[in-house]
Amino acid sequence: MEWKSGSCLIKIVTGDITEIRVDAIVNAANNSLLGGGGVDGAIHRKAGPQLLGECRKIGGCPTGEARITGAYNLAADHIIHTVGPVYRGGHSGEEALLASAYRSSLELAEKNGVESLAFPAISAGVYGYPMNQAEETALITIRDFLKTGDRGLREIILVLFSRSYVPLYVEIADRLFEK
Ligand code: AR6
Repeated sequence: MEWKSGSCLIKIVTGDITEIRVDAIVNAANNSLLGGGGVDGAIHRKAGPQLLGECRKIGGCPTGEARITGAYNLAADHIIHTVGPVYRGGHSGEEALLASAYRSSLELAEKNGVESLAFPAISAGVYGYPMNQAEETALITIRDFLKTGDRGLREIILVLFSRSYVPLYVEIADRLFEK
């Protein structure tokens, strides 16, 4: 499942983001950056305790922003930690904050010369964001970011933990990107 935008490929894969070999993976973190459950827990477990040490020095991250660290024992080179919003019904600025989490991650990737980047479905787990809305916002934000010129990114991989959401992603990607 592959689409393109200029010189960047957009791919949808299912599996565990901690196994993916890319320049950077994105972590769906919380404001403390000190680890938690879900994908955050999996990333910290696999990267090892040095990651927690580096995150402690950063001292947290506001919702909608992103911070970069090393990836230690992971196959990736960097981890971009971003904090998505907790979903509270959709009228508390969630969409703008989720878009900002994606945009901040993409900007930080570009600034650090990242060519291949993998995203989990930010906010769509513990934070309760409905998957269809979360993915629409994710893919629109990625499309708009890439539209503004060559950002150095060559591959963006959307990693789905569950196969059941693949048709939803494909439907959205077909609408927003060329094949
Ligand atoms: N690889 C890819 N996707 C995953 C993995 C994995 N290893 N594990 C879970 N997912 P969540 P959030 C999917 O809850 O909603 C943490 O405690 C999962 O199925 O990880 O942004 C943090 O510390 C879901 O689709 O992130 C925060 O406190 C998606 O990743 C809070 O959870 C995101 O689910 C953040 O909640």
